[in-house]
Amino acid sequence: MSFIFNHNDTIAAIATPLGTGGVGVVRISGKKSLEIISKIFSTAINEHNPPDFNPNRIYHGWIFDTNILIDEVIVLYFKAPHSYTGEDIVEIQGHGGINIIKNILKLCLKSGAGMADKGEFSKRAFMNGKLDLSKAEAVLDLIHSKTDKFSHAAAKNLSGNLSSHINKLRQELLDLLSMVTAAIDFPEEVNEPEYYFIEKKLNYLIEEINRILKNANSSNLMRDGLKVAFAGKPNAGKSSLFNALLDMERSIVTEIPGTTRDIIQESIDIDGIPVTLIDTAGIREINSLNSASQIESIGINLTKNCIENADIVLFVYDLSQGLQNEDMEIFESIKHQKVLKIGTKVDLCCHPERSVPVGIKSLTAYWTDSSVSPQNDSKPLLVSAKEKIGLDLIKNEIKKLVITDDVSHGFCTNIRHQECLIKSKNALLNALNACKNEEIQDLIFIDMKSGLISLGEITGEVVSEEIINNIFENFCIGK
Ligand SMILES: Nc1nc2c(ncn2[C@@H]2O[C@H](COP(=O)(O)OP(=O)(O)OP(=O)(O)O)[C@@H](O)[C@H]2O)c(=O)[nH]1
Ligand SMILES: [Mg+2]
Repeated sequence: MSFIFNHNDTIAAIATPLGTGGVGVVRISGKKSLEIISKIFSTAINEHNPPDFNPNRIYHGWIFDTNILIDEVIVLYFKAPHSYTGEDIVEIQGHGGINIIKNILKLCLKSGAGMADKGEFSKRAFMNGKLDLSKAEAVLDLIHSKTDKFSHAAAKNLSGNLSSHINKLRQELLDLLSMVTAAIDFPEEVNEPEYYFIEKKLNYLIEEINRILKNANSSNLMRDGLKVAFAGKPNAGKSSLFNALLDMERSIVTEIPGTTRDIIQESIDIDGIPVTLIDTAGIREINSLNSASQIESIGINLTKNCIENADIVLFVYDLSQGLQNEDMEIFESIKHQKVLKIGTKVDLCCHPERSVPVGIKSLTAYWTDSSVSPQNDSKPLLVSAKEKIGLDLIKNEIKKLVITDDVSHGFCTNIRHQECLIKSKNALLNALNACKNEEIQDLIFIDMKSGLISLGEITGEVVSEEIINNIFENFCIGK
């Protein structure tokens, strides 16, 4: 790999969030780390007395700007190559105040460090071979993960779950390529591998790639989350259900139709997927022109937009009122989307465990009529926000609508990995085809080689500078 990358620069940045907290950390990485810390740190408060820094030791002392005392700190020194970046690293842990930490950083910059770019520490770790690209991406996932399940999957990747499997496949492909190349280069001495042998190997590699790709959908969902919006007429019970699912009183609930006007969003974790629940205004015709109606009308327009952009729509109607024309009109406008039908306030009808409530039978018949609902299993969920009935049912159905597998048993990938895997698989499929037709092995070689390159892009063995920059730009400064 050849990149313009100045290893001689020593960089510094604040590594902790800017705010008040227990500790604030400034990190320095590069050849001048020790020189810089020695200028500004002293173990004694009355004289400038920097210690002889030994690696992996912790030093207690004081940061000074010439004679002005800045903070009492501890300093950690990691000697190259045994550090996160593979360079000399010094970490200054001060008290967590915005001003203190900014002053320490300013001092480092004044003493010879350059300001680190976003993700520059991790980028250096990658360039120095301390971190492969998929592990660097795992660091990013770990930092941004919103659910436990995704944190675990990211931590597994950081420990090398994905990269070691990819490296194993690359090695197998490389071995196969070597056999083909040897026969191409030395036809007198080395026999070509048998076609059936290459075919068997390629089939195995394609199967393995498919196995990794199997979890692509849930990986993407865990990373990006789902937008789930409520839709229904005023007073249907949307906000009550929104609050019940969140288990907090987030939206205002009253018996006055048209209570919710703004779009209200909160996140919940449904089995590892970060789901943004979106409460909306009840949809109805607004004829009056008074100011309250104008506000409601704006809310309804926002609602329609929001529903249109949702991944799943929770269509809510009031069971005690039965399904009315207004409900059906709303349903007609959303039925092209992924919709969950929810009949709420079941407590007002009768307890669902005792018998089917009056009127529900005909509603069920309505929903199961395929001309009304394009989805097969389309019985409404019978729930109550008041009695907290059916809340798990809703969460389960949301999950069922989107999840096809469980990533905790497989590989967690991102879109970039998936594109590389698909490219690699297609190249191997071409090679397999050529093999079946017993085409000359020089041709098969070309496809196998391109399959190998695509696999190498995942871990960063072969990758463009643009991709690298793109990945590390998503990091924050100081990471
Ligand atoms: N008995 C009973 N009442 C409910 C239930 N859910 C909501 N309600 C009542 O129905 C009325 C309307 O509830 P909301 O949750 O505000 O309805 P909404 O769909 O958000 O209404 P808008 O914001 O006006 O669109 C309130 O008086 C609630 O107390 C339920 O499960 N059982
Ligand atoms: Mg509401």
